[in-house]
Amino acid sequence: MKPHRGTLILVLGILGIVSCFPLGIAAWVMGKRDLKEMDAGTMDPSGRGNTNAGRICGMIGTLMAGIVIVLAIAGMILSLVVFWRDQQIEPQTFERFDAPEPTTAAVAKLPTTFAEVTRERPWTNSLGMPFVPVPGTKVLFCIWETRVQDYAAYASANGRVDERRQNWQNPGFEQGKDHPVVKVGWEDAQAFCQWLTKKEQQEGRTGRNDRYRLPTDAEWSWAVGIGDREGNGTPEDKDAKGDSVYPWGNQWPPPSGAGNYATNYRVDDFDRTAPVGSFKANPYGIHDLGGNVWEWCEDWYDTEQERRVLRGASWFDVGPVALHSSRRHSRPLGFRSDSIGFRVVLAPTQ
Ligand SMILES: [Ca+2]
Ligand SMILES: [Ca+2]
Repeated sequence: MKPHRGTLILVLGILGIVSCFPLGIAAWVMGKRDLKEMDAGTMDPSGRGNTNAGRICGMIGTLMAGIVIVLAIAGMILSLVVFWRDQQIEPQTFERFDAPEPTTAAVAKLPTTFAEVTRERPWTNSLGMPFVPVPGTKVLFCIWETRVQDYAAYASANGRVDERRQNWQNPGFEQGKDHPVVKVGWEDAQAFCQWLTKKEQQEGRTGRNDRYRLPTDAEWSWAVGIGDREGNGTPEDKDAKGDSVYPWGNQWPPPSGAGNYATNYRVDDFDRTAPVGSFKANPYGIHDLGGNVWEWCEDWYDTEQERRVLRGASWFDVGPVALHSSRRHSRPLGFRSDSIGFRVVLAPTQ
């Protein structure tokens, strides 16, 4: 009578489960054969328990290996199908925003004094950007964030803008020409203002010293209605200070129609940017001070002078503090984001 191999088969079966499935196959085959010999009386039956356990372990290890192999093959096939499908799909392209056609309509010259401009009678510049006064400041505020079409006019006249590989034309989601331009840094906004200043002075639309620029942090506060309560100090000193007041009022969360805010507030129908002016204007006739995109301001954020101020929050931000009218954000000059744009003011001859 042959000696049994129960212990060996059990060890092979366990190894088949934990590390090497071919050993499991060996345990399965050996166990099955040895049990037959024990039944036939040609092998020592005292090892039947270990032989049977090793055989079962071998079966389990082999089945597990089989499942892993099937899943791996299925994954490879799926990857190939996805790769093939991607090859069939036209790469997504976004509309290239060329400069708007020159308008044939006569463009109004800026009134002699800014005092003639009112909310009811805004002044509209050569790009079709309307401006209104803001009490507490000497400047006229554009009622909209700077649009894609405004920036396109600037980019068209300044080839180097596109050469710098900026992504304002392709922020990662689709934008219409009337959406706020995004992925523009503070210096990009400054260059836009300088170009527009020069253009309209040369065209005789603005005074020789009238100047487009970003709003100061203090001017932006006046526009959003908290300019008279902030006092002195750096923007950092004023950041998220004072009452919990928001661009739409005191209530939290934002009411429906308050502006383009984060999707989870369900106050608007826009996942990303919205066309400027989609929501109700504030008492001065200005749209989207809160939400849609953050707006660069002229000022440094703090005394270290490494970051510029941003105001107003965006489609991305969640509050409540981020949405306070007094909330400041700050970023280095070259920082560009799909939630950051800018608004311009027209500053009068001093
Ligand atoms: Ca939204
Ligand atoms: Ca805004």
